[in-house]
Amino acid sequence: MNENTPPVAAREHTVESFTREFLRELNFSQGVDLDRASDNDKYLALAKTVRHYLMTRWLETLRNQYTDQAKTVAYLSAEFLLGPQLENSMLAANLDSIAAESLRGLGIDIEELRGVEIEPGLGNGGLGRLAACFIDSLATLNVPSIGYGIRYEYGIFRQTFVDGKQVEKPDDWLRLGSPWEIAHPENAVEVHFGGHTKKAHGGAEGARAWLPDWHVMAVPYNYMVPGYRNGRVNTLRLWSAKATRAFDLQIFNEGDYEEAVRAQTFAENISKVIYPEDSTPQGKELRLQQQYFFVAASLRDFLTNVLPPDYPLENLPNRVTWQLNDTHPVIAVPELMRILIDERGWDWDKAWGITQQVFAYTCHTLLPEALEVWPTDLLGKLLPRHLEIIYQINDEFVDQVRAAYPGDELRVRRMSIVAEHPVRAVRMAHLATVAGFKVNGVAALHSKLLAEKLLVDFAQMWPEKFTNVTNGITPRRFVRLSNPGLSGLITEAIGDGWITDLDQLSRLEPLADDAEFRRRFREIKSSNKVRLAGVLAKRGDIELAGDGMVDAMVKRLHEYKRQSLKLLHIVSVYEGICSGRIPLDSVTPRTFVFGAKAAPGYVRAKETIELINAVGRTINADASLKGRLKVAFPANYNVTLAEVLIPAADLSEQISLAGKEASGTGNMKFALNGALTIGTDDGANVEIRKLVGDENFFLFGMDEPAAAALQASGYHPDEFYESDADLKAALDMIASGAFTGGDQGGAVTSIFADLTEHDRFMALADFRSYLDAQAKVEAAYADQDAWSRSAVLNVARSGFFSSDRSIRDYLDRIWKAKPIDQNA
Ligand code: GPW
Repeated sequence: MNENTPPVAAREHTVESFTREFLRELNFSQGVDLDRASDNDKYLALAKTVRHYLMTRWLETLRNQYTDQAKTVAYLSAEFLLGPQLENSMLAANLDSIAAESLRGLGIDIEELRGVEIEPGLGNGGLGRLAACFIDSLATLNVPSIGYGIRYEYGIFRQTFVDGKQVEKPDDWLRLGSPWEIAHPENAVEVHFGGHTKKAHGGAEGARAWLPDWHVMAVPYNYMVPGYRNGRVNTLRLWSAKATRAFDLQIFNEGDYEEAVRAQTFAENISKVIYPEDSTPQGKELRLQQQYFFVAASLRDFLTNVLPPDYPLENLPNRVTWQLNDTHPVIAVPELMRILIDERGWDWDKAWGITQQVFAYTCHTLLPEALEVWPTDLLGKLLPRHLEIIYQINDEFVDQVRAAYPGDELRVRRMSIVAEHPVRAVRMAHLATVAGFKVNGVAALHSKLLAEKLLVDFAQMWPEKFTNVTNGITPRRFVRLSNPGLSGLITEAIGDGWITDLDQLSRLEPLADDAEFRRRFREIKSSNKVRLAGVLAKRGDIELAGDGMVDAMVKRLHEYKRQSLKLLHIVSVYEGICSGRIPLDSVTPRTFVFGAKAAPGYVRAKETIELINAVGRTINADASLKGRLKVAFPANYNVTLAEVLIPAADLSEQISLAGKEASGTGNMKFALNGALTIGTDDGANVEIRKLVGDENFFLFGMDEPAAAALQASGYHPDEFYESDADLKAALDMIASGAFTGGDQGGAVTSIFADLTEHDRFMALADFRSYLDAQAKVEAAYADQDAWSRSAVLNVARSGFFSSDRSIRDYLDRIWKAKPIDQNA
């Protein structure tokens, strides 16, 4: 890039100029007149117009990044769950009101156009959404950074229900074109796979030559990541796989046309579809291909395009931190070693010395089954040189452990990067921990348990490596955009500084005692419910229980999250009403809202969905309830739906077994939108409760030590079933087929048997305490004024959960990088 490139002239921010730009896009990009344009034409023209306004800033940011060569955060993540882009881009560019006015002038309803956008669902859940919040905050905080990931052609599947059962449909999100990306096929990078290694001719000692037997091109697609009205636009670079010409030419020359096309399909499969397992990796070869594919392309891109030519890689630690979002990108560690040794001719020790200073690892789980492990057979077949490097890293590491703990072979075996049983395999979390200069958990409790349990041997050896950064969420998307009513109220009270400095919400605290403020808060909550009701009605005839309580449990379907405990509560209330134990009039009108996708191969999770739908169907159709209880389970929960649901919620369900949810981030979004939490002492719930105060949080259940002790002493769920009459009645009602038209088989038997015989996440043990807490919820909700006081306090005291704060913590504790001083 030429430093002397003249800056592009910024565009005029007026309604007239916006209209001109918009019509130009419609005519010259879409090739239509206004009166013949479809909604999709108008949406694309609008998106491109908005993009043009950000373009100057983007170019400027890129130019400065190149000339400054400041320390950069490269966030490596297999998932970025971005959510819709239009509104957020308009907000960042400060075009929201101009665009609305301009379109109104043309007789176009901007709301309609918003409905056209298909969100890029390039993530499964919390982990992918966290990455999206982080790049938003990095840009807003003026941190030089770049996100690297995969441009999946199909995002997380579209969930449908057929007879209450989940049926997955492909998420063809690109079908109408994506105006937010810019492809650069000319900058494609080659990525190699397979083959074998041999002794290198010359080169450094230990260098090997890798003779791969196939390769694909990684084509970069750039996305803008605009900061909030600060003139910075960072880049998210997602890679798409493309077959190489050389590859199929060879086969063409051999005259096998069909084989050539097949080969092409094979190569392009790499970025075809996201794996839909959340917290339960399947160890499939294609997934390892995806991981190496994006990581190899990203390192190559950084080293050759972001760094200037001939940059001395000895300085790399001052120039970049590659943040590893879970273990998915950990193959970057041997890749960098390979580059330094085999390509740059460094010796092993020098390469390892630098490698250990440029990677940091974020762990997002406490479940052992969520830790990725790659069989060496598979790894060696796909990446033979990387496997050799991993073995050598492990040999040296194991020596180090032996030196530190002489005679402790059990410890050596526990810590080894290479496991021997059940098959020889590489433990990616161990590799990440050995190579990373920092390892962080994602909430205080999680980081503590990482150091005391999951990675205890490592934390004993290197206590200074371990740190915590509690997750956060971007207040731009999840308050300012998704809750315009509340945003307006807050801004009226304290100004709009909170949007980039969320601690300012504490200034709302005195207003919790202001009756007029509470009344307006309630009014906003009810209009958010009306908005939600409209969306749910469109999405499949779903009704809310009048203007009653909205009680929401939205997250991936997973046993540890305990949707089954929520279901037991609902069934228990219903059973109580049916049996006359609970007078209908005493029940608070409430809608239980679920949103949850199950991994397609996760049978128990799918059965749980089926059962929730069966219970919902029964309750929703039961006229004797007079509409007091409703179960709403809209299919295909995604970011778009979250943005409508969360602002309408009164109660946030965060009911995982203590010690299992690393953090949670939905919990933060709800609190910031004035929902009260009913939750266990788990993940970030612990920090939420501490900040909002016990009296504004409904705590229940065992804490982590109690849960661990019960598990260790031998847990017998049948004892809870036998000794708690309400629990038994609820479970028996399910088993009787009351919700399944008399059918007692299938999901009914299997869930009943599992809960009463195994119940790995001890839902039955927490049932009584959960019911008691729900009783407190009902009592509290009866006093609407007191409830809204608590809700306002939840908002006022949750500023800590901004992802801006998380990013500042990463900067201080891990990256040692600084935001660019805009005034310098
Ligand atoms: F298992 N998380 C997720 F750690 O969404 F890899 N997907 C995953 O595959 C994993 C974790 C993994 C979530 C955690 O479950 C959640 O507690 C946390 O808030 C979120 O990651 C972001 O840190």
